[in-house]
Amino acid sequence: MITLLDYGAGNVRSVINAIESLGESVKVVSDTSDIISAEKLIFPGVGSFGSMMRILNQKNYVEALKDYLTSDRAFLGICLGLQALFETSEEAPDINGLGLISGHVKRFDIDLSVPHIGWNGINIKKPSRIFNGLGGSEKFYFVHSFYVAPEDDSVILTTTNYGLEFVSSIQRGRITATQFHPEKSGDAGIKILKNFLEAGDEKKASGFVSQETRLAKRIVACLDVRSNDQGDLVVTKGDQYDVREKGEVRNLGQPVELAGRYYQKGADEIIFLNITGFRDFPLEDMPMIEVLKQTSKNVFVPLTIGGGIRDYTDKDGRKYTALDVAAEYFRSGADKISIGSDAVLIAEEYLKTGVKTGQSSIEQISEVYGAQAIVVSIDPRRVYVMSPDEVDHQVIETAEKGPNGETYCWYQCTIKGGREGRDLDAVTLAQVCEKLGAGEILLNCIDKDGTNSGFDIELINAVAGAVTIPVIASSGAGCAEHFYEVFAKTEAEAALAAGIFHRKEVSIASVKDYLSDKVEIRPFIKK
Ligand code: 1PR
Repeated sequence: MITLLDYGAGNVRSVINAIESLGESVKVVSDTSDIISAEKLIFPGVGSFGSMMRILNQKNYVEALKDYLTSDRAFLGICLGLQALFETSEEAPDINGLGLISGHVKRFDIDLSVPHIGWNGINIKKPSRIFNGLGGSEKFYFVHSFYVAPEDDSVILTTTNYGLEFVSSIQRGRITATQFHPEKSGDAGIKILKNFLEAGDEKKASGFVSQETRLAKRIVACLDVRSNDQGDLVVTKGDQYDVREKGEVRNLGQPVELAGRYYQKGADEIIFLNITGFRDFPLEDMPMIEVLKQTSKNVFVPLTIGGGIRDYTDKDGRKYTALDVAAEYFRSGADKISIGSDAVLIAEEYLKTGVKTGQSSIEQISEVYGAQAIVVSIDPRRVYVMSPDEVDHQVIETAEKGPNGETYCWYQCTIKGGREGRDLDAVTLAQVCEKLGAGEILLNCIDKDGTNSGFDIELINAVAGAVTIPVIASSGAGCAEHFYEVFAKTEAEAALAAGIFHRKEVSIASVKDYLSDKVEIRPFIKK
């Protein structure tokens, strides 16, 4: 029996699913006595350091945890569950951590995108049975803006390079803690969890790797989901956002089944977009929640869900905040949520007042779950102009001339799945959302969607050059070469496709094969 510490702030379902997939049962801590009596404790920290420590204090878990950690029992901390072991964090300087390990948690101060999101390697610094069965060159999923800096080097188990060499896991006695997420790291991560669950003290080091590790570019599969006219929830696909063909909603498969297939075939991440979420209310639209619950049972890479994440009043007058909606999604297995229409309205309001209210969905979710859990999905379309002075927007000079020979354009934000254009450009939206606490941009392009003609490189460069958070390039992928083009010509950290994967025109494996000697990727291991 594994005891799991859930303090109610995020996706512990993935950890439970991963452990259950190994045949172990999980008991979730409901009060202090569960910590005291635990034999093996897993602490998957999610959210922000301050919010985590406040909740641990409120629940009176701190002393019990300290007792547990000093009693030589097996412990696995994940992500914030690693950072919690330290004395303080720059994320919340006024709040003490558990202080079990001397040292502090620091924010990345580097020239690369922060958060550090994606698949990176590990340099194994000392023998540990936790790595049994691994070759040492595997990549693991990271998502964090802060890293631990222990005072005593002897606790360092692995390091990873991202702008600097940081400590990506520690081990002291029977305490192991990783900055990466084993439960989201495919087969390699599941092996680490298995090694933790299995009894034994034998220390084996598999491959002491000392070369620099590199963050992989991610290949993302996107599933646009909605109900068709018969009321079945289907994966659909638009042609410049028009998902109907001969009057019917295109049906390209079942969400859970397709997501499972893409995981098996090497997808580094899966995004579900509930594309009619702007008019439905997700908490009434229980099938999406069920889709997440089912998918997360077998899919051990990050899952993002978007569509309809906003404040809402139901027909009985009951109010729900966007935070309530997000919380339900995280509980159901999502690692990140994506906000589309609401982000545009929030940015418009912010630009009017210049004031951060702390009340917007982006700010609230970021405060509780951390910036890395919030993706802003942008649905822009090109608007051509003869001269940059014509409009009050961030305009680019374009090599793809407009219908009247225009050599400039701006990217107009839309809401409600492209149905309504707004007086806001995509570059400004991305910048405002970063300021408000978003951790990643999903950059779609209505002009390119479903065209198979390649990504809009100019758009991606304009946005990626204006923000420091990672950008997922989306819309237009038609072949493996298009993925290479986007990684070679832009700073995008990830590239997403939908149509070519759903229609089986191009496989994820063939994209990875093509990229393997050109771009750093997480290798696809055929199953
Ligand atoms: O506004 O917060 O409720 O979120 C709604 C979400 O649904 C937004 O993220 C928005 O992008 C998405 N959405 C709404 N309508 C559509 C539609 O297609 N009619 N889909 C839609 C967006 C774009 C990508 C697509 C890529 C790659 N789909 O997700 O997967 O363009 O396609 P391709 O590789 O086939 O070219 P809210």
